[in-house]
Amino acid sequence: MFSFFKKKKEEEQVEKVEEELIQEISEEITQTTEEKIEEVITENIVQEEEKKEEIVEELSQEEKKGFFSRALSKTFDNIKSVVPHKKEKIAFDEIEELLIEADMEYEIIEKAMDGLPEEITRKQLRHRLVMLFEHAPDVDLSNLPKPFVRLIIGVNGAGKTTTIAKLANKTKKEGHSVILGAGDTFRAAAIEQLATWAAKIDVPIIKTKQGHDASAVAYDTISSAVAKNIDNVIIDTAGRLQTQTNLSNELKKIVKVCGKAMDGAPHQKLMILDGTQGNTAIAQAKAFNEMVGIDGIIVTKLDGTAKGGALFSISNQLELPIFFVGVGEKQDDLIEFSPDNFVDSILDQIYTEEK
Ligand SMILES: Nc1nc2c(ncn2[C@@H]2O[C@H](COP(=O)(O)OP(=O)(O)O)[C@@H](O)[C@H]2O)c(=O)[nH]1
Ligand SMILES: [Mg+2]
Repeated sequence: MFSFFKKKKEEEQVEKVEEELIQEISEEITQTTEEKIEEVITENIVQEEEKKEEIVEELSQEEKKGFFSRALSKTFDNIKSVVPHKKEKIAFDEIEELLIEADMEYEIIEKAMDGLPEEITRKQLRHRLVMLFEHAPDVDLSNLPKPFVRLIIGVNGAGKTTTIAKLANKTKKEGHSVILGAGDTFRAAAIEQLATWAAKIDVPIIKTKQGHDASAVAYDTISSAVAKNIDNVIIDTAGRLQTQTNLSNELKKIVKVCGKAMDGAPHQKLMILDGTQGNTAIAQAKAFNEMVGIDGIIVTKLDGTAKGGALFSISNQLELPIFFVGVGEKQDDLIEFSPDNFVDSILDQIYTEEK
């Protein structure tokens, strides 16, 4: 009797242990399955995100190319007068002719095409044209000094003041603070023009009266940026004074005084060139380069010119990077210059082969 009970109890215990085991195992199974499902879902999400990023990147490349295409429509008309229908290979002479039509200097064309065959493929030409922009910007964007001081120079009418407004607008949109210095104190209208833009974009500006010392404006703008912890300083300058010597001396003084306000400033001296002047703008840039040294170029008014090919000569002859191009008079009409996109948008006009 007793042993019967004992046996029964033992059986119950075994059953219980078995039940618990089954419970445990099934819990484990559901847990690992859940984990697996979760893993697969996250993996899918990550893949989707990556795909989305790729699409956005592709779109923005296309957008940039589209932007170039619109800005370069007059240049394209000239190119297409030489090669009206897209081809797989284009004759050497035709390429030469269309580059001349686009206002690329002959010397540069010879250099770019040296050793190419009679019939040229897209790939061959692309490589040579992109090479002309070998003077790429070497700015470490992740490690800019604060404030980052840019001095804008160039002749009157080139588009300095408008470009400053565009740069300020872009900087602000990207979430960085910016202050402007109205350093073209030679003309009252120039101070007013920059002040109007500053109000429109809603950024601070330091200005004085016409005829006052431009280098003092530069000093005050940088000091103000330091005091208020502002990320960027952009300083306008005069493009013409009574004499070229006066202009040269004034620019040199501004550069020196910037350095007094902040060690290492100005960090970039940017030359603004009027794109409608094509290759003649190169001589201007050389003159300014001799005065104060230039770190990079912004070419304006690309929208109104058939001389887009001059960008090749400008960058190559001056051995300087092109940072941006201006494609209109509004604050958003500024595109970051990319040699790849620029060259591709030209080649898209004449070659059947995709990139
Ligand atoms: N179409 C076009 N006009 C521009 C561009 N950049 C500037 N301008 C115009 O060129 C003229 C001179 O510009 P401004 O900024 O005053 O030149 P600054 O004398 O060098 O300061 C103005 O009428 C601007 O609107 C551009 O990218 N495209
Ligand atoms: Mg101006």
